[in-house]
Amino acid sequence: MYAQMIASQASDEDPKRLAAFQKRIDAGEKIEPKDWMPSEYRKTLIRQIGQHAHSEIVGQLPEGNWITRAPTLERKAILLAKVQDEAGHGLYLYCAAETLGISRDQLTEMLLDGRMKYSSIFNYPTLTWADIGAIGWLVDGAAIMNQVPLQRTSFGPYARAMIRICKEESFHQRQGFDIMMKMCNGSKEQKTMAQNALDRFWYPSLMMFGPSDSDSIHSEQSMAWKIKMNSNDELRQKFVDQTVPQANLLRLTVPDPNLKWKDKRKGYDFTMPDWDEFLAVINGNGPCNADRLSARKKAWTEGQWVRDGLQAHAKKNANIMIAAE
Ligand code: BYC
Repeated sequence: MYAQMIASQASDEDPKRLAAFQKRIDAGEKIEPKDWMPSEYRKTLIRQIGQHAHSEIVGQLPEGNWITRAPTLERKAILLAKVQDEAGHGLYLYCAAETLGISRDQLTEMLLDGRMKYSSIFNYPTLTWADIGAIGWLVDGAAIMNQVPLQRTSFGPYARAMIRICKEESFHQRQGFDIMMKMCNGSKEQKTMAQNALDRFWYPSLMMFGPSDSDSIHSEQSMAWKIKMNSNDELRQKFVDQTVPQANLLRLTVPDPNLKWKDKRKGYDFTMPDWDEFLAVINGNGPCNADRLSARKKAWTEGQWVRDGLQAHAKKNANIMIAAE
């Protein structure tokens, strides 16, 4: 269906139509699924929303790793709720992508056979309980920085999904900061664990915003179409400026000797992550890529009977409704 949709659109992308489409975007109008859109706009949205949905689902794995080992019943309940929220975010996003003419099954197959990506951050291991704090604080913090502007993105279903997701992400970020606070005010060993988690998650969190603007392939067109509202470097800078004072409050040290506040431009100078490491991770060679994909493949294969059952149930209900009409 998706391929047909793209093929049928390719012929009608005349400059007048494209200009009228751009005019709608520039005027701040929302594009809805039944509206005409350039095939590249559709393709970019499917890529970005699909990658985002996969990230939410794969993102459950490093945190799920600690559900059985959370230090208290309360922490366990909170973590469980957070991980469930991530599943919900994945579902809202798959639904938004489906309005573009691609099914959740197709998107999942594209993830499993390597045609689609998910966020680099989830290819790092969660070695201690402090990592759960660092993920909430830094990873959800970076996600919020990226996703709040996406509430105003030009594609209606994506923008509306982001509104709900962002509300939940704020709670996630606060629970992470709360864990870090507790550990930083705890024993010497706990403080050391918190510092160690910050040391390991700082640069991977900076990578979440994508390559530097000069190396970003999609930013220019995506920003013109308001699929992205800010450039990768703009958001990364905002994240650093917001997070460093929080680290200071925790009395933790950001692992960057070049971090320096610049009064003139009201922002920090900081060291960029290692882009070779970033490329290795997004190309499948990070510390946990193989584990994450094999966990997703296992869940997909073993969940086949659930999908079959749900399909059969939906079909039966549809037949009952037709018979009743
Ligand atoms: N990881 O031209 P560029 C979350 C790829 S948070 C992997 O700048 P674009 C969560 C990029 O796909 C995470 N791949 O691309 C939080 C492209 O490759 P392809 C998910 C990355 O799309 C807490 C190439 O590099 N959030 O879900 O304009 C708990 C060139 O990059 C990454 C979103 O997805 C990366 N970090 O900008 C649970 C937010 N960065 O596709 C869950 C929506 C770049 O051409 N997405 N690449 O093969 C976005 O805002 C944008 O897609 C990005 C990248 C800023 C990520």
